[in-house]
Amino acid sequence: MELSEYRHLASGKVRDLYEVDDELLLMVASDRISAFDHILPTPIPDKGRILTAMSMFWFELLADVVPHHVAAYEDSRIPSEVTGRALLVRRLSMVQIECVARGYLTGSGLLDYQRTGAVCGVELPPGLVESSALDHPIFTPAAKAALGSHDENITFATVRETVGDELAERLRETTLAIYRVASEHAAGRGIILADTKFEFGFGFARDGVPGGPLVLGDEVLTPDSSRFWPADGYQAGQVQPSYDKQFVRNWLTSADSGWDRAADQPPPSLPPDVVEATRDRYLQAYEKLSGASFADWIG
Ligand code: Q0N
Repeated sequence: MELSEYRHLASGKVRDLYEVDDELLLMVASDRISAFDHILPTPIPDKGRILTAMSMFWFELLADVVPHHVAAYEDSRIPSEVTGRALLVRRLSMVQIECVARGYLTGSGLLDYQRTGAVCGVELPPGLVESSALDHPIFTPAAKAALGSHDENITFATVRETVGDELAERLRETTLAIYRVASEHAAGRGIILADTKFEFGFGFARDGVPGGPLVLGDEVLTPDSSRFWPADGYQAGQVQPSYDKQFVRNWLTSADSGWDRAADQPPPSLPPDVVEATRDRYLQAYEKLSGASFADWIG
């Protein structure tokens, strides 16, 4: 979707960023969903609003840990067609490091561990398996890759060389502090926060010079930036079902879908029951984590 009233600045797989004025940007979440590194042709109704509500819930919960970039989510400058799935955010000077915290071992972390015994230079004990809980959450930074490629895991030494020792330490401490608070909150509601990614930036003074405190940007602690697992049934040694996308993955890998992922085919559209079940999972995740009713969110 293209918003006519604002200049388009950037797009991710499922979100778009527009320029409102010198100080403010509009971050718009779509209903698009990705799986197996493809954007699916079928949207999930309300996904953009649910993830925006969830991100706002966390920004507010974390406000005494770290300041965030959101200026407003109900505002006359937000076009009515994106109400509830758009955030008016303060323009930041972004730190070009993807700040990942992991409390469990899976995905690229597990692959790195299996190859080297370490993740991003953090040595881990022997004997860990798929989905193992780590003794302590670890900071596993990554360098942002071009759209369509995966971010590349980097060591803390590389972060230091890229942004300097002091900022590198602040990124690690802030990332782990947020992860601790969020994972404890989620655990109390039956959800394991296996890992999550943050992006930080600095605000601008009136003279245009970036500085001040580290500010949490982007979206946070949504199923698109994090791995959420149902705590119920968690077992190390096996791949955990994804809280949100498991119905989609199961259907795409079933014979019914007819999709040959290896043959570079575009993914097929989703059947209505898979769309409905997936929408319900996003809703459940939001309502469980926030304790709020999605019926009360705007839009
Ligand atoms: C910013 N990104 C990457 C697709 C890209 N508050 C901000 N100020 C300046 N720049 C950015 C932000 C934020 N957040 C972030 N690119 C620019 C992530 N996404 C965001 C959504 O759209």
